Amino acid sequence: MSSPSEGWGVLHLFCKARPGAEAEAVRIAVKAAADGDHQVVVAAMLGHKADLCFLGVGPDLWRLRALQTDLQLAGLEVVDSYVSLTELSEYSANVPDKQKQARLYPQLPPEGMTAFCFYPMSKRRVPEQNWYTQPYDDRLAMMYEHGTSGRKFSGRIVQLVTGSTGLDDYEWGVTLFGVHPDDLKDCVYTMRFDRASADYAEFGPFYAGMVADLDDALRRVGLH
Ligand code: 76R
Repeated sequence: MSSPSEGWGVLHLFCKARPGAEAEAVRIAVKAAADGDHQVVVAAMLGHKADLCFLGVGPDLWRLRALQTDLQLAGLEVVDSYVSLTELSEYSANVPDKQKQARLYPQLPPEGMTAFCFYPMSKRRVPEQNWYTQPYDDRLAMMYEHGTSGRKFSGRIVQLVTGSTGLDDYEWGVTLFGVHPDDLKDCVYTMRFDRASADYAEFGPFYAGMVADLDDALRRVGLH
């Protein structure tokens, strides 16, 4: 089956705009992928790692694969990527149903939050600092602390945490949408002091950019 039994597939594609890439073919690729329950968030990225991020979300992994194929055929080079699924955290049993639905079936991008970053992370597994050997109640308490410090950013940050254990190199993809770029920095810095991050988090590479509508993003990276 190409659809998860619960939740949606999530594909982050980080691309470079090489000479010869065709803006019109990119438009057609995104339009074809963003159909029905499927969404594609586009961001223009800063720095040498990538020019564009296409964040495809939806039930059908074949649809996400088609997005990748079509962008490659349009002349974009996929220079990094991340594969994950939306999920309910095992520590969120007590959150209201509406919030659970928003975790599994997010509507993106959040209104008015165009500052964008992505990084993968795992929970550490070394002797003396092994998240997975901690008793459930201790992990729950640490995630409760995490949620409490995260909620202080309500209205400034929306997190999209998607699970990738067994699917990609880290255990989660962390996508943050912020009102201002410094909201992203503040939030990540503040959460570094939560025990769940201070003692147990391992991070992969960080990507940052701005969410934009497709035409704007293409123009900004030099594709017309
Ligand atoms: O679902 C909920 O909102 C309940 C509380 C909550 C959970 C269960 C929550 C809230 N998070 C949860 C799970 Mn989170 N989160 C991160 C990072 O950089 C770092 O230090 C870590 C990266 C940030 C910045 C962040 C932000 N969170 C998780 C999990 C899954 C753990 C598991 O299931 O084992 C990870 C890996 C993770 C990582 N978190 C919040 C935030 C923010 C801003 C909140 C407040 C809620 C909101 O407004 O969305």
